[in-house]
Amino acid sequence: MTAKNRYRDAPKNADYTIDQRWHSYSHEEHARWDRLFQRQMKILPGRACETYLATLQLLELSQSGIPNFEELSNRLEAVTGWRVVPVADLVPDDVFFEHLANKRFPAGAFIRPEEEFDYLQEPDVFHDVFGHVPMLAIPTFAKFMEAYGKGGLRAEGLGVLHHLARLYWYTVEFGLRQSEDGLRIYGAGILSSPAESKFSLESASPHRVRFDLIRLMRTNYIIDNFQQTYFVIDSYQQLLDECYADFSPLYQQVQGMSDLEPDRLTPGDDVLNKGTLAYFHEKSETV
Ligand code: HBI
Ligand code: FE
Repeated sequence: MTAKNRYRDAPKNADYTIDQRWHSYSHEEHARWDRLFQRQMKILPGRACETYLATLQLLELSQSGIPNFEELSNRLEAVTGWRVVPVADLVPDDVFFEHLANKRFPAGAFIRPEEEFDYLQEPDVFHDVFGHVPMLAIPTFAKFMEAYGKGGLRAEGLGVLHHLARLYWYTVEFGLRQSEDGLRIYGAGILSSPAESKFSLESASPHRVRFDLIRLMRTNYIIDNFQQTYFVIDSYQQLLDECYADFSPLYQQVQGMSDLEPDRLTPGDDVLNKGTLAYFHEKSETV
């Protein structure tokens, strides 16, 4: 089997960026991007946030192979000032926050191998560029991501990164939003997953709870399965407004509170849907 991620040993700069070496992608790798793209575009209309779908066109993301990050960044920069920088894998939190604070999104340069076509844990180019990058062409959301990066750098020394990571997880990765036509997806982890694109909106299993910043920061999450609770925002402006404030008083407040398990509802939740958790009960029985 070929090395899963041939960029892993690539020489990297101090900020962990590497050379995308766009000409080194094989025909099969470009074709795999196209197949992943086509599959999602059959599922996302009517499920993904309309603004997200519009930015795919704006950025000329399509089934024409793995994008060249330089060309993609020139289009993205013209809209919100952000650029996409190639990295080999997850980068240390402080490096990640530094990039976001400077309007650079670190995107995996590798594409998942055929044997992980349906799911992989590491962020590959399809998850990052198809899931995250279009959201950075939405000005309000892009401002939120920049504020998140700056907040992360400030939080470094406070020992509260796990609270910030939960905020990222339940919004940027697995967030839903209200729209006039019902719930819509904006989280990259859902946008890049065919099964979770349907599960997050249509399954009776998960809880769906209106966004509450402290509640998110208290809630644990699982990384290798669907979410048991999805949090719903009213708008990206709400996300920006709530997160633009200085977090220090919030950290004090949340540090005195217990963690919450993702399968539990808690008094004070504004519950849109009390889930059956049937999907998770079945899974635990099939151990
Ligand atoms: N690195 N390349 C990359 N991509 C991520 O999404 C990422 C990361 N490092 C850390 C991280 N995400 C999370 O821990 C954030 O919540 C900080
Ligand atoms: Fe991600």
